[in-house]
Amino acid sequence: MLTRIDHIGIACFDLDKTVEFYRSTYGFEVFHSEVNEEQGVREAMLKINETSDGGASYLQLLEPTREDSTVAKWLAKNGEGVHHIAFGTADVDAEAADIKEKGVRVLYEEPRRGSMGSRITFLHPKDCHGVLTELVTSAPVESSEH
Ligand code: V0V
Ligand code: CO
Repeated sequence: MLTRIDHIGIACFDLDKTVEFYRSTYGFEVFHSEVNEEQGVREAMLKINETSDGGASYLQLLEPTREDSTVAKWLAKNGEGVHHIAFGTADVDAEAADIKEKGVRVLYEEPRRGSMGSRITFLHPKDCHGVLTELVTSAPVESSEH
């Protein structure tokens, strides 16, 4: 079951400036930030609200760390804006398998490491009416504290 909007991924050219826009305009603070070398992004998570499944919803601001990253490629083509939406689930493996059976391309054989120790996979935007869609299972609370 998909139980929340885990995050909305927003691609930007300058992470620090974009973070400052969300802080000064809306009052959203950075909850967590990290570099994900595999994905080629530097990111800031802004927590918007907690959700009834024990998780939370975030904005994920993304700046590319290298020119060959998916986000750099997307920015060059589209400019800044909403890049993907991520649904939260307790079991990303089972969700990905179910969705794959429905004929939607799942981009990874096995979920990979996402923000804050989560496990993530993506669905091809061309199979999702133009929306790059991510599935996320958050890290257990104990391990996300390390
Ligand atoms: C590409 N397309 C998109 C899109 N990216 N459509 C909607 N939203 C997007 N974000 C369209 C593009 O316009 C093309 O359509 C077509 O898909 C093929 O795109 P492409 O430019 O040739 O690029 P590809 O095929 O090399 O790569 C596209 C995919 C790639 C989706 C396969 O971006 C990918 O693997 N994404 C998953 C990983 C990712 O995005 N990581 C960054 C976030 P036309 O022009 O042919 O019609 S990392 C993250 O979220 C983390 C760490 C986290 O949440 O924890
Ligand atoms: Co994401």
